[in-house]
Formats: sequence, C-alpha cells, structure tokens
Amino acid sequence: MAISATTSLLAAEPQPIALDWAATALVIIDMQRDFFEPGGFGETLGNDVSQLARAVAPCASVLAAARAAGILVVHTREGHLPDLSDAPPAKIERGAPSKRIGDPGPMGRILIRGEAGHDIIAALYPLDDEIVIDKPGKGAFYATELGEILANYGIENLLVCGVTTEVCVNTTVREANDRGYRCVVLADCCASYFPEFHEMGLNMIKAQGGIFGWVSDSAAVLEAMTPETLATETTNQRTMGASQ
Ligand code: C5J
Repeated sequence: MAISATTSLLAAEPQPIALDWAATALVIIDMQRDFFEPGGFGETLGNDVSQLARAVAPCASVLAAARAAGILVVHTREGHLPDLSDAPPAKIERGAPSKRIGDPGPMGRILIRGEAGHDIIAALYPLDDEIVIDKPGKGAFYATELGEILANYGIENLLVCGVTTEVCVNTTVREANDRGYRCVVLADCCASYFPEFHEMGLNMIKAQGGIFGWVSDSAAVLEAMTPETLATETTNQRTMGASQ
C-alpha cells in the first residue's frame, strides 16, 4: 500500500492495519428505528431490540471523529419501495413474524422507505451532506450505487459499524471483500440481537489471517484518527522522508 501523508497504523486483529485515511470511508449499516425500537421490523421477528443499544455510543464517537477528520461517511438503510416491487416474495413470506414487511405498525409500514421506522436513529442521524444508501437487501452493494460512489471517491478501505453483526454487517463485508476493499469491522460499534452471533460474526471475519478483513474497536480508531494523530503521522513521515 502506498504511504501517504494521511496514513496511520490502526490496532486491529488479526494484525494492525495501515490505513490511508484519505482512501478510507466510515460505513454505518442500518442504524434504523425499525431495528432498534419496539414495534419495528426487528421486534416483529421476535427479537429483544434492547440488545442493540450498546453499539450506539461507540458508533457515535467514531462518527464524530470521522466528521472532525474529514473522512467520507456513508450511512445505509435497509427497506423497500411502498409498492414492494423490490421485495422478493421469499423475503416477505419467510418465517412467522407478528407483522410482515409492508404491514402497518406503530412507526408506519414495516421496513418501508419513507416511513418513520425506516429512518436512522437520532443519535446517529446523517448530516445533510452525508451519503445515505437505500438498500433492498442485506448487503450494501446489492442493487445500490455504493460501489460506484466509493470508486468515485477513491476509497480502498472501509471502517464498518452497524447492525446486525451477523446479518447486514457480515453480508456487506463479504460483498466488499470480493470487490477488493480492506474492511475493518469495529466490534463495539456493531451489535446483534444474539450476543453469541455477534462474537461469532466477528470471529468469522478475522479468522484464518483475516479471511474477510480485520476487527478493531472505537478506542483504537479514536486514537488513530484524531487530527492530532494525523498531524503527527504526517510529521513522522516528513521526517522519515528527509532522512532517506
Ligand atoms: C436484519 C440487518 N438483521 N440490518 N437486517 O434483518 O442486519
């Protein structure tokens, strides 16, 4: 990887990774009311939605740091068109939820674009100039413009946060891995309705020498990404360059 003025080393497993922040995007997956709040899609599936709350504060701290450092921020939302034309019948019919996708609920129709439940939670709400990708599937690359946008910005590395670890986070990381991105999943910025799936979802990414990518956390990112750290890295690299 080319060393640039904005490259620094991020503590991660299975090994630290050098990230060029200018080629890195923060991707925040599906932090929507439909997954976090009672009456939404997650709860209709029988899940304890309170399990996801632990990821919010760490993710908010990384989001604030990324904004301060000028890192590209991308938010995603899982959901469907009001006429359900982008929702496969196999997805709608599956299982025995208390309400199905498109049914009316307390936050509007379940998992439908434009409804209150589809919106991103207040603590992580996108700024007006941030990219929001609406996706009909679990993976953020499937049937979206994400790949084209990342290419236009020269992005090579993704810091990935969001819910749920083993479903949309894992699917997106696998899609990104096949497209050549280096993915770093931030463990405490992700959550699952099933803590054991969260752990295994992370293990699957970092096993076998990082078969799908790396796992790090919010503290490591905050240390590596501050404007001061970036300035120090820049100074170090200038010094190294001068002594060569
Ligand atoms: C799920 C997601 N779990 N965003 N969606 O259905 O992970």
